[in-house]
Amino acid sequence: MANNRTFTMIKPDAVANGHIGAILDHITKAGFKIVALKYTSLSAEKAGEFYAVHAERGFFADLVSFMSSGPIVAAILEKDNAIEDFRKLIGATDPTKAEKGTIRNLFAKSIDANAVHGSDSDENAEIEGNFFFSAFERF
Ligand code: RTP
Ligand code: MG
Repeated sequence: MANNRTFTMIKPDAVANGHIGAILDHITKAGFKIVALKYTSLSAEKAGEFYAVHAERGFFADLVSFMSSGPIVAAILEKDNAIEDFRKLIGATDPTKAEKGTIRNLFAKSIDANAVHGSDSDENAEIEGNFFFSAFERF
């Protein structure tokens, strides 16, 4: 993936609470173009693989259990400076610390159920996009 792309998921809490449309609207209004999109879910095994970098952390079991608790929306987004701009748009991991108007401020309930994922580097955006999408599913 070029360095103008990032990967996101709308997490199970935001899907269950009916926020898919509002969050995608927020993302596209901020100037991101959707170049791949999928409504799907993660098994516990797949969630563990996706977040393998956190395997040794105390919150890992809760993270895996939450991320496999219901459907999610996966997407690849394109914009100049995509990684950094998207992390700004979603706000801090803990929604109580997320800036006003950010997606986590608007839609997240807790540090576990924090509405969205955003890649933290170009390298991880590439890996995460490939985790969900084949070459035929991205534009
Ligand atoms: P994400 O990967 O989902 O976009 O979240 P993030 O970069 O903001 O945060 P990260 O450090 O990658 O952590 C992944 C997810 O694990 C949960 N977490 N819980 N209790 C805790 O201290 C803690 N720290 C992280 C969060 O749900 C976070 O989104
Ligand atoms: Mg992260």
